[in-house]
Amino acid sequence: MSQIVDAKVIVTAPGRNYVTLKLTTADGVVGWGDATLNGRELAVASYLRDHVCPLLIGRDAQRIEDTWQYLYKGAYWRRGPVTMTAIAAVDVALWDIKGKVAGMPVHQLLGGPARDGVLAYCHATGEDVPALLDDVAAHLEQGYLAIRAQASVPGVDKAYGVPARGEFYEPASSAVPEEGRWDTESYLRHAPEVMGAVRERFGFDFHLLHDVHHRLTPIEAARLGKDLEEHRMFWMEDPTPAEDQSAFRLIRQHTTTPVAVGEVFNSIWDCQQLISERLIDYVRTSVSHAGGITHLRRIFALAELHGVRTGCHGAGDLSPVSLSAALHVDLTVPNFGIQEYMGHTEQTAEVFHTGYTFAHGYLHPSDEPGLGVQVDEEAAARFPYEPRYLPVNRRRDGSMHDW
Ligand code: GCO
Ligand code: MG
Repeated sequence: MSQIVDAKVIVTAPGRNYVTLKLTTADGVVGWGDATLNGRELAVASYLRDHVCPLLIGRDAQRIEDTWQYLYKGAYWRRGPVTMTAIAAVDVALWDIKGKVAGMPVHQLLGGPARDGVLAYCHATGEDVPALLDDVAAHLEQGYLAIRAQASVPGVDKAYGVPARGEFYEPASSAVPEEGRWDTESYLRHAPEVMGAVRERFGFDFHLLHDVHHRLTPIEAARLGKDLEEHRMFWMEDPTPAEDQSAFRLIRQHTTTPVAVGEVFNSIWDCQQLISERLIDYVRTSVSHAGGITHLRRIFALAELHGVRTGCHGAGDLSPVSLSAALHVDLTVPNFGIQEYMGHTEQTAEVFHTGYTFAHGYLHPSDEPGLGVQVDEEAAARFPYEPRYLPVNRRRDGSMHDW
């Protein structure tokens, strides 16, 4: 038995806030887990520090499934982003430890590679269409085979996904949520034109993706899906707030544009109907928000049964620990679809040292034992936590809308 002797929570803000869990065994083996929940970071840090870490001391680090069940069933209060992000951090740290003890990268523990590389999609953005086209060109130049395109919307200030010119996109930038204005009609008119401009300039030899970010009603999403059909999208992401799973039936009845959902889900129960009724094409749950490698594999196995492929969330607010873990899963699951890859800032790289690589459109996880990521605790201490919130959106009449 390899006992857990220490469990430590590290909160650091190298460019943005990250919460990281460090587990250490009696043999001195260290495992890392990502516990970052953007805008609600300290809730997970406290959940771990005050309620989970004390329970981990003395447990057998090798018993991953048992620890998962212990924390999930043992909480009594099931699911929820805070609980599931905390469980995910423990789970991922334990897989890291198991890999290090076995002397194998985590993907070998999961059955070994089922493909040569992990297809990645990047983000191209622009304040206007010419700026977006320049950014798409730059990413094609870098070798990307799949590109998510977002442009600002006329009449909408601070649209989701569009950074100020030349800046890294980080919307959680202020101590109180920034407020934007939303205009559905303008978006519905503009978005198909933007995708059309990308296809007209660059053709169809790469995958084109777009994130709607939960801002439409089902019938509006159905119309957008129809209008996008001629542009042969890889997917239309988060068309509606997906807690209403049966709403996707209506979208499905109207369009052949593929649908991707799941970054805000935290358990298999959030997507059970979407998957079993084949209402989506891609499930986008992440290692760090959906219960770790153990639970993510369960979701992906259900998805495989129903012909749904994977598309793990990989925004910058998921730490490099999370991305490392996702890549090990991506390499091994039979129904892999695509992996989001936004990259991290140089400051983030000072704290998190990773071994994954990108070449010719594909990511490759590290071959080191475990996850292949190290966290520099001294560097982390140089970047103290700062309160930061995601923005909010209001309609023209001042009422709240989805961001
Ligand atoms: C994506 C996401 C992100 C989220 C972010 C919230 O598809 O990458 O929509 O950009 O907005 O993860 O914290
Ligand atoms: Mg998204």
